[in-house]
Amino acid sequence: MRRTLWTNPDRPIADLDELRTRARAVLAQNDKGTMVTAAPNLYPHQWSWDAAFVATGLSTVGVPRALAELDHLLAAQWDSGMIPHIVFADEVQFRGAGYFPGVDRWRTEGASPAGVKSSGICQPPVHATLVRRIVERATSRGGEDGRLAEEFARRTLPQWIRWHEWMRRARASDGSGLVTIYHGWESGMDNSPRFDGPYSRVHPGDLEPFVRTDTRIVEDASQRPSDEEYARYLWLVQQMADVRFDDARLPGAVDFQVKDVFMSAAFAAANEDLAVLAEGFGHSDEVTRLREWSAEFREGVDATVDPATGLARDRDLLTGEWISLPTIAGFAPLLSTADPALRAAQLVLIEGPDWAGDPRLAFPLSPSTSTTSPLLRPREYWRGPVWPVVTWYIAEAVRRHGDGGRYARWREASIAQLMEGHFGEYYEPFTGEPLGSHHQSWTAAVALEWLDSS
Ligand code: 2M8
Repeated sequence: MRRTLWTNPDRPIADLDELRTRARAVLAQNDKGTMVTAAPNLYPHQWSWDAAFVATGLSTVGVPRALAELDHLLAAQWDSGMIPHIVFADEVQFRGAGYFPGVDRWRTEGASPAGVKSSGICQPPVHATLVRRIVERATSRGGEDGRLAEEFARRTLPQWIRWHEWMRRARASDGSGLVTIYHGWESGMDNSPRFDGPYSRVHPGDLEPFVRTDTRIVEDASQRPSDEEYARYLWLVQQMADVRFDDARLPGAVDFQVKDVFMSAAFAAANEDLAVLAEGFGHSDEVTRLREWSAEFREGVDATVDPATGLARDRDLLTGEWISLPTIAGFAPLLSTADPALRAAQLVLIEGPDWAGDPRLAFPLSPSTSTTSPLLRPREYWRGPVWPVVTWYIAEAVRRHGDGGRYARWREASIAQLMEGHFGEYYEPFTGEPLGSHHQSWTAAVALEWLDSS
């Protein structure tokens, strides 16, 4: 039976025009001029994959500002080619709390480009996919927008290629077609149950003391990772900083090493998207290489599918074990697969009673952990809530593979979810309550994306 739906005690959104106006206002308010912060208070800096989603949302409003967002991120690219997961803003103050861990804790000075303050790890490589989307949107409009977007893509193509080269070289040179991550933060799905096993083997040693700021902002601590989890997160940061984030030394230094299937699928898709962009600019040698990588990672992801569950799996590199848990990452093949049978089976699964088809849900949208799993924690961050950005990202991949009908259904449900008006970071699946940060930039950005397509 359905639980009582959460209703906004203030003023829910009245119609689609108002949704657009309010989503634009969220992005405008979070815009610090050079970057749109991921959220006004909890995340007062630029995050890598957030920036890509934010840019595509911004491109529905104005192409130059969208491109500037990506330029700001690219200015933080390391010599190695890595794009860091956080680019820190200067002098950001919030209730005196700020974001923790800040740049000092990362100890990346000297590794980041001069004048840039960044973290030392990466996030899912969704960028090329969203650059392609921005270019297609802008060129279909034509005029100055089209010219600017094409010029941007042409100019930045070498940087995106270096980013992909880095990922292939530093994180997947074993030819497995799967990307290694050294921190749950790299996955973007920080405390997903996917990582419970690997994290259970991380034992913080002599850890510098720390004071969290996130739980001052999200006051209901149960919506955020625990202190024990944070100690592990910081221990890994310390281990990586101790070897100066040297790619060659990470395998010998870090207690967390996981083949991340969702990131690998994002990478497969992004290589194809970058190939399409490169093709447009006549870089045929690059096109061949990018398509080879796309195939390598597509096949790598397909090969992880558990025949027993139909879901794709991560693998703990330190124990060699598969991680076969019912999380949204199990649907990674929907981003990348070329196998029609696998695609069809995953679509049946994702709309089935363990996922978006559970009749108890407030909206028929996939939560981050299956509703029928004992691991589900419906209010806790990446352990259960519905993430609008993930819904859109998967829906967009499904649409691009030709399934406009499903895209339209998910669009309707996702818009209905967002009409409550807070632009929540994530949502309680059974009640629809917005949780985590409010006015989260990527949530507003995907609202604009939904509104710009049908
Ligand atoms: C969350 O992650 C950060 C650490 O990177 C945090 O909890 O402090 C995740 O949801 C991540 O995917 C996201 O990019 C970031 C900013 O929205 O917040």
